[in-house]
Amino acid sequence: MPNSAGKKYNETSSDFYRYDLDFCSFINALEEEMDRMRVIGRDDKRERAILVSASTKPKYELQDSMEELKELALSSDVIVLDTVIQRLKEINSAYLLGEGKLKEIVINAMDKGATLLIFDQDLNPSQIRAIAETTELKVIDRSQLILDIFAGRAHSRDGKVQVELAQLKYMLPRLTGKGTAMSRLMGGIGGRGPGEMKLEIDRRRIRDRISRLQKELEILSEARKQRKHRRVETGIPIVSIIGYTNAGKSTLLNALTKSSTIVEDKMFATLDTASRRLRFPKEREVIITDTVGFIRDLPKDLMAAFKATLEELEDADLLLHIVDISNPRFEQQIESVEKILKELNLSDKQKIMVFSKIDMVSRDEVDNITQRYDAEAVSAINLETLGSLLKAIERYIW
Ligand SMILES: Nc1nc2c(ncn2[C@@H]2O[C@H](COP(=O)(O)OP(=O)(O)OP(=O)(O)O)[C@@H](O)[C@H]2O)c(=O)[nH]1
Ligand SMILES: [Mg+2]
Repeated sequence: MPNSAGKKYNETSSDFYRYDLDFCSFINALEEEMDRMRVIGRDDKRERAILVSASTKPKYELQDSMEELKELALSSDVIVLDTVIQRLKEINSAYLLGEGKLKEIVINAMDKGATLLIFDQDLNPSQIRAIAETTELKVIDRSQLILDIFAGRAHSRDGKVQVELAQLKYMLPRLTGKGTAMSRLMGGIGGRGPGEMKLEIDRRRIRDRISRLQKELEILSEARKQRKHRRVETGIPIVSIIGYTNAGKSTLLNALTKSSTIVEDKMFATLDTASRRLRFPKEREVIITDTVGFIRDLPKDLMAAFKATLEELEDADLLLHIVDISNPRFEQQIESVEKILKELNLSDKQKIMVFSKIDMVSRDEVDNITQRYDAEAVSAINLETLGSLLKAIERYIW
């Protein structure tokens, strides 16, 4: 600078433009510091979620449902950082929950490094958008979480088509508006949307895809009908295992038939129906089938999609309703299953209630509960417990 004052200034302090700070290493050090404060490292690519529930329902109901949401999230390989429950006097139509609470959640999310909010209540499209815009986080609801789990588990062509169809139908009404909130909305967990159809798709292409998938499903269901026809023609009685997800259905099928279908301590391990033969004395046998697990508030689209699979239950001569006796919420689970059976018009089928995992609770409890429900009790760990169930099946069928 030309004047003397400027000169003097330059002599006493360093020039900002020559200020010697290595910004890169500064930022890196800062990020490392922040990572150290979090339990989970930056390399962990899993989503980190805060689970949120806001409703006018009583608190205990919200807590129960939250427990289940947590299990669902864990089944989906999401890291659960925190849970937030707000009991409301009145629903806030814009964000579902109160604005103040939402702000708290944002701070909490930044603090813990969350990437995702999962709501236990179904959100309408504008709520999802508003919350995503306000929080700058990915926002999904319970239905989408379940859809995501199904998407990750479907193996057969049937299953894949059904799940993708349900995902697209869920997505379609939410496809309004543009921008980042949109991409957050459509990504699903870890971007597990329906394949290549992810972000940039427009509604028309989704509709085309939906009708193509529906056609494919019709063809597949024709094949299924023929399989079913053959099965009914053989005249061998059909016993279908049903029950809440993770109740131990596949484990029981394996134990009864000494086979090895997939068993996992995750919700919705089974999406495809598996059938096995089970032999009884005197040259008699039944076909025993495993099914997709039930859950309360099953997303409507998913229910519709799986109706085809569940229709096979219509042919069953006997249903085994498996209930995990070790689950503290088993009574609600029984209710949910019965509600779904009703929706499927299967309430009148012959049915044996079977409590599973009795090795996990006390003898007294088992005796009490099985008497109350007039049920059988089994443990896959102790095969001797299966005898009584086998006798009951024999009695019902022949
Ligand atoms: N202790 C104990 N654990 C069991 C028993 N039966 C099943 N399990 C466990 O419960 C979990 C769920 O079992 P699955 O057979 O996959 O349950 P499912 O009903 O087929 O579940 P989905 O297919 O996910 O609906 C697994 O970790 C099993 O090992 C049992 O009798 N005792
Ligand atoms: Mg299973």
